[in-house]
Amino acid sequence: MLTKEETHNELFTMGHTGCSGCAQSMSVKLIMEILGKNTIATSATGCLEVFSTRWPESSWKIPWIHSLFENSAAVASGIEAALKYMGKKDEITVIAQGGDGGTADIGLQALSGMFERNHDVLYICYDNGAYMNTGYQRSGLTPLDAYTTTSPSGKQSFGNNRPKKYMPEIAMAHRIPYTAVSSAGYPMDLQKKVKKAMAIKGTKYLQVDVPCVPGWKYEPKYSVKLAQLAVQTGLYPLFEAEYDKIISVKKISKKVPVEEYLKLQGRFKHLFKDEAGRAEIEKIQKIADDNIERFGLM
Ligand SMILES: Cc1ncc(C[n+]2csc(CCOP(=O)(O)OP(=O)(O)O)c2C)c(N)n1
Repeated sequence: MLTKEETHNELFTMGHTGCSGCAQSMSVKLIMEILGKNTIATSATGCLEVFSTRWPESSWKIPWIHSLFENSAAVASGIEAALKYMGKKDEITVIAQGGDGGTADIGLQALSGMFERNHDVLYICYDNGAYMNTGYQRSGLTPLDAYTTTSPSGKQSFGNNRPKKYMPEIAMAHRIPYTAVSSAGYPMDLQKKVKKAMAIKGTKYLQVDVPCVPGWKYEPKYSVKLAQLAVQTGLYPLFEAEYDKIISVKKISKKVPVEEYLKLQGRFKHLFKDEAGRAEIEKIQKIADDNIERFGLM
């Protein structure tokens, strides 16, 4: 456990109102440990902004700006351009942050512009698989068959009926210098990728899988376990890419069946009721198996 003094030295610190077991707040802490104090951050509207900056207090001990939901990347682009003009860019890291809704849906246009202009910014997408801050609505990154308030399961459907948008490949398609996927379940992998991103000039995209207790409906003690199971099943491949080429993947030592991951979460509990649900689980297993094949995870 950290002493009071050590806690005071942290750059993302106590007093925020993240849920108990929030994997997003855990990840931010780990990321800030690596980025250090010469960092300027933008944050789109969403859980992170709401739980860490309840005015007049803030958990951020770095310059931090709240952007609109849709333009975290555009605001960060402007900050980077201003720092360049002032001759200070080499001393300061600029990061832009957003949830999966802010990144892959509403902020995608601003993000694509930032990618295209190749600003020297690290964009971090905290992927909890839905619009959690406003009450668990479906996003483009919601996985197949997950219950959300706008893709409910019931007689008419098994929940979200569209596949998860493959956002890292959208980043790669822009030929940016570095794209990485990591997870709150693998802190060392996460910190290693942040360190690497900091050393690269130009745009970097980092997507982090961050389980969400109320949105995924599980007990807080399973946050890390779920993040690890997502990787070990093949449902959340961790990798790094330079431009459009994958340069490393986190291998799976022993493949875990997707049921192990699904059964711990209330958002998938409708899949365990009958034969029709079993067929859906087969579909999810196929997604995992295809990822294992496509990314060479085993
Ligand atoms: C243009 C616009 N549409 C909708 C909203 C309402 N809104 C604020 S936060 C949010 C959800 C954020 O979801 P996400 O980006 O996935 O982040 P999370 O809260 O899950 O971390 C929504 C819909 C808004 N602020 N602006």
